[in-house]
This record gives sequence, structure tokens and C-alpha cells, in this order.
Amino acid sequence: EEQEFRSTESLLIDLATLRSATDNFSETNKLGEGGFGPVYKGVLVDGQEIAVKRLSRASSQGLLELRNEVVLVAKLQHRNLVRLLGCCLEEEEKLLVYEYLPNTSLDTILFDPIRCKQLDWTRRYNIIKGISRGLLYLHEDSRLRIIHRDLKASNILLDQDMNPKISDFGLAKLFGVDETQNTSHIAGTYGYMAPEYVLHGLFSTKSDVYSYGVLVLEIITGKRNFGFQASGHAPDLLSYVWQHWQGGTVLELKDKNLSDGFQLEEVLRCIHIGLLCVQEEANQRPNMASIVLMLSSYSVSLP
Ligand code: ACK
Repeated sequence: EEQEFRSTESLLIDLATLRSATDNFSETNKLGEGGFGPVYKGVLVDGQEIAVKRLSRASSQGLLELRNEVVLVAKLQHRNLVRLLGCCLEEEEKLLVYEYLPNTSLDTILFDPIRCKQLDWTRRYNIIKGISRGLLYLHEDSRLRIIHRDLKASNILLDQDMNPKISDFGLAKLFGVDETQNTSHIAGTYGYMAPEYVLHGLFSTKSDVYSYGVLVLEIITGKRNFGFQASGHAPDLLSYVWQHWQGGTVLELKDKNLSDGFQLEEVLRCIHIGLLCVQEEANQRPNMASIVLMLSSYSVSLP
């Protein structure tokens, strides 16, 4: 809570500090490539581990705007969002500094035939619920309506207890492109992007909901590529889910862990939610508030 009152100045970290923390952005410190540029691991002099995101494109004219946005986003705090610790907005470099999460992303665990076994149903359900809460916070926080725009398995980081944390949030807003809800620069990932975004550059909280739906179906089945494709091909999701449910990961889950009907009902509820979210018509998709409600409501079972 005390972070709510941090001054703007305390969020700014100078370039020299981040250069030395990341060994001058060395290749060995590179964690990977994010949607807006490379990400580096760093260690501050006090020993705190950080992840430094290098923004490859930000015009100097938008610097003040960017600065204001960063200050606002840095104040947001939620257990399902990777925490933004500060930033560097100097002439040569625009950098965002996040808390470092030592576990890898959901992407590297979920689709790995061996590592995916770490994710039993209880964990998967916890991940599905956690992402929904983080996204609700981004969408509904009155101070800033943030559309994530690039929600996908590789942007979900896992903490030591396998709790999900959404990373890269706020960048869409940082670049100011969501104000018109329309862009000619389609930045995102095919398979996760909503049809109206792929086809017309339109995005909204409902296009995030679409990506969330794809994620939910991926988490349940352990298979990638549910969503609308670059080719314009919309897969028959229901039969796809059913096929993987019968023959794939979910059946394994069902045999080992879903012996009681309660968990099976959770799985079915998540499949239902996933399918609601990936509807072609944006305004037919539920909003995050109702998704969170659907995920938290207890079922009433008949005697
Ligand atoms: O799947 P990964 O190992 O986890 O590879 C990607 C890469 O950087 C590009 O996004 C990793 N990454 C991003 N943010 C963080 C962070 N806060 N802590 C640790 N790793 C991160 C991500």
C-alpha cells in the first residue's frame, strides 16, 4: 500500500544503474524477446533481481506521455500482475524495470510433454482463476483502463508456487494506441488475436477476453493454436476441444485427478467459459467481471 504514494522521481532509475545491473545489456543476460523488445535479467547493487524490458520504439515527442503512463501503471498492484518497479526514460533508452520471476513462463511448462505433468488440475484451475483476476484488475481499475493486447501463454509468468502473473501489461496503453481503439499496426500473436483485431485492427477489453479464452482452452487441453488464424481460418473449436479432451492431456488429467465429480465439473465450466470467450462476435463475449464470477461461484449439486 505504501507504494501508492511513491513519488514520480522514485520510479525513475538512471541508465547507468541499469547498464551495470545488466552487464551493459549483455547477450548472456538476455532472457528472451518480448512483444516490444528484448528482456534482460539484472541485479541491482542491493542484490535485488530485476527484469529489464528494452522498448525498441518510443518517439521522443511522446516521452512525457510515456512517463505519465509509466507512473500510473507502476502504482497498480495486484498479485496476478508482474510488478513494475520503475523505468528509465532517458534520451538513448526507454526501459521498463520489473520484478524478476525465477520460474519460466506458462508457455514453457504447459506445452512440454514432461514438464506439463507438474500442472495437475488444481494448479491449472488456479492459473485460470488467477489470470482472470489480474485481467479484471487491468480492465476495471478506475484509474486506468488497460487493454493488454498481447495476452498469451508466454506472457504468463509463474511464481515459485505456480501462481500466474501477467507480464507486459500496460504497454498498449503506454503507446497510446488504445485510445482510438483502432490501429494499423497489428502487434500481437496469431492464434490469440481476436478476429476483429486481425481483420480490422480493432481492439478492446473484448479482444483481451478472446485471448483469455484461447489461453483457457490451451490450459485445459495442453494444446496450442485454438484461435483465429492469419489465414482467416476459424477452427471448429468445439470439436477440437472435444478431440483433445478425449484423446489428449485432459483425459490423462481426468484419470489421475478428476475422479471426484466436483473437479470434473470445474473442467467443464472452464471449457464453457473458454468457448464463450472465443465467440466471433465481440459483444457476445462475457466481460472479465462475469468470468471471475463464473469461476468463483460454487455449484449447487442435486442430492
Ligand atoms: O518464457 P521466458 O523465460 O520468460 O522468456 C520470456 C522472455 O523474458 C521474453 O518475455 C522472460 N521474462 C519477461 N519478464 C520477466 C520477468 N519479470 N522475470 C523473469 N523473466 C521474465 C519471459
